[in-house]
Amino acid sequence: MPRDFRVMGVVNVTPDSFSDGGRYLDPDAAVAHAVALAAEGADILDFGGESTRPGAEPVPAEEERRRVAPVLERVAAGCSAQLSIDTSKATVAEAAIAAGATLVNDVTALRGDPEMAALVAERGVECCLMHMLGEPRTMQLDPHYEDVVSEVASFLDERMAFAVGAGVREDRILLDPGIGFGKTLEHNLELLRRLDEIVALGRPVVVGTSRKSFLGLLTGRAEPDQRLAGTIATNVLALERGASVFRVHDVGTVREALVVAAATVSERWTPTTSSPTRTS
Ligand code: HH2
Repeated sequence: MPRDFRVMGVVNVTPDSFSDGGRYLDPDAAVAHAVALAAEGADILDFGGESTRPGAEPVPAEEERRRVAPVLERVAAGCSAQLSIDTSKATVAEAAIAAGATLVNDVTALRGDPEMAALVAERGVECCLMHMLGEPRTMQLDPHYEDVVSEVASFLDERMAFAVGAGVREDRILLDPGIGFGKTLEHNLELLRRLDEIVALGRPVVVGTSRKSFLGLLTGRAEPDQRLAGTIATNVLALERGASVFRVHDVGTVREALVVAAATVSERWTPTTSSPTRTS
């Protein structure tokens, strides 16, 4: 069978996200963008009302809820993609779940809000636990590890045990090494190179490299929306190393690359449409 994967499209309802801040702050623009990403083939739509870019200032819970909940509700009414809320605040997650979200993407891995684990457990939703060293305001100020991969793996293992202890079903948990969250270029590359060690924890692995600054450091592309080639390269390699959820801004193009990569690493594959007459 082709290797299974899910593409998670990013919908930032924020004024200040690093790659598309302000473009989808207007609710109509956010809904239209979400619908467009679903049409491009997003299996999951991930809505965020607070930027986590390096240096970002926290957003009050009520403002974050006000940004995302009405958008989620409108998208839920007419879209079959799974809806995800990118938040570390339980009140925001609660409103998003009420509006139709069935996945909580918490970049603090349930450390940001003492109410979050119980909420996720009680509502029976999926939950993504991500590694971050420090917090967004300061995380890129000289991050240090002895061995980034084993430290991230043991952090995720510990957070998974915490979640299960709080009543979250293990089969609802996804894990994410947190590319760019308190990591240098070398740390990000090492995590991608040894991603199989995160996959070995036994839960689906989410990877978020899309448009991130380490790609710009490697390619010289200063503008985030010019980093698609680097985004594709890292997602394809992550798929080969066992990741199964790909959080991206450019859904259609990355999905197409992943379809080909998945067929290439599988023993069997099926064409999306009938074979063309030419094979070159
Ligand atoms: N990256 C960002 C935000 N949320 N969640 C997970 N699970 N993994 C990630 O790698 C990840 C994430 C940063 O990207 P973006 O949402 O586009 O930017 P901003 O935080 O500035 O809104």
